[in-house]
Amino acid sequence: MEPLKRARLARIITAVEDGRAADPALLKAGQARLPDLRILGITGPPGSGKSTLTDALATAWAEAGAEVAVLAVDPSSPYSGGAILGDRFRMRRSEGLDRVYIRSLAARGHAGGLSAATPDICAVLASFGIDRILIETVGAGQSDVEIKDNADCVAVVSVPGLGDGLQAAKAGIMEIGDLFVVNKADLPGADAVTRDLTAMLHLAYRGIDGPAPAAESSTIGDLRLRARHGAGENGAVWMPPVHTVTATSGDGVGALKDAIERFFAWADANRRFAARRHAMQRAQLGERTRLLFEARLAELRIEDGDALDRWAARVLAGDCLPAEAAQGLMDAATAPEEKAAAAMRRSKGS
Ligand SMILES: Nc1nc2c(ncn2[C@@H]2O[C@H](COP(=O)(O)OP(=O)(O)O)[C@@H](O)[C@H]2O)c(=O)[nH]1
Ligand SMILES: [Mg+2]
Repeated sequence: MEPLKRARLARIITAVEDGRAADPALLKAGQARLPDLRILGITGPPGSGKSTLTDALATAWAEAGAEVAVLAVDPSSPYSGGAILGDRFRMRRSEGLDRVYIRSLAARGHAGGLSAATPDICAVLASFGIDRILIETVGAGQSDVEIKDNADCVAVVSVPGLGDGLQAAKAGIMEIGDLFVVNKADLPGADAVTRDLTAMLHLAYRGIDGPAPAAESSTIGDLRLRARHGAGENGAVWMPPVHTVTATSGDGVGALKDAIERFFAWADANRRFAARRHAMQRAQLGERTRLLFEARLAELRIEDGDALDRWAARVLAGDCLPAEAAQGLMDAATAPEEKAAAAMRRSKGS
């Protein structure tokens, strides 16, 4: 990407991050290209080598001719903050490449959080000709939950030396992994982590293409896994593979890249890609609507003195139940003028 185009892209992403709307024509153009684009999410604990791995994959994709964007999400560091310099350092292979665009995003500190901005940023990137997006998120907290609603494929990274091998299960992210990566294979203990992860996956997937395991022997997590990777059109099942790699030397990264391509091909062949995009859109729309409602509530407090204060006082005075007060606020927030006026009168207890 030429420097001028890069600069324009950076300005537009900043605007979207700040909650300002991007040009609808640009978003529409991006939306039209989104079905051709693939988004990979990489998540895992801090220090597990996500940035190093992202750098290696971005480089490999760019060398194969793809236009690649990297979105690095770090909740602890605002865009201009310090921690991101570490990531930049880890991105030194891909950073200089013409075909790679690297961008840090703050998970907080912009309107609506990661989930509000990411889909629009992906559409903007699509309109700029990007074919592949890599989103790196820290494997903890909100951004990690959100990655499953923002990526076509999620790779969960584990490493030896962070307690026992079941970190992913403990963090509750087993369910979102389409692929598992055990990084730092050059350090002792990587084999044990790989073994534990593989055993857990076999347990969760046992009998997946046969009859379901008895309800009492199956956990909620098992059922979610089955729903996510169960039989598609051709009855094919995706059993998430575990790849042991050394991101720093590149050992195993080629095989991991091939596995990611196999997952994309499997998803396409079994209509799972479209189904997943639909599920992602549902989740994103729910979130957008919630944010709209929150914004409207804030507006209402400005327009209407403070409707929240009045409803709270009525609840405390025993005039109405909390559920009725919440419904009154909901009505005022969403209703056309007359209904809003009626809800306002109710809030005043008249
Ligand atoms: N020994 C070893 N160190 C690694 C490997 N991959 C990454 N690292 C190091 O682990 C540290 C954290 O890596 P980074 O990519 O920033 O992790 P992130 O916080 O998950 O993005 C850095 O010092 C890396 O050089 C690996 O395969 N083996
Ligand atoms: Mg990182």
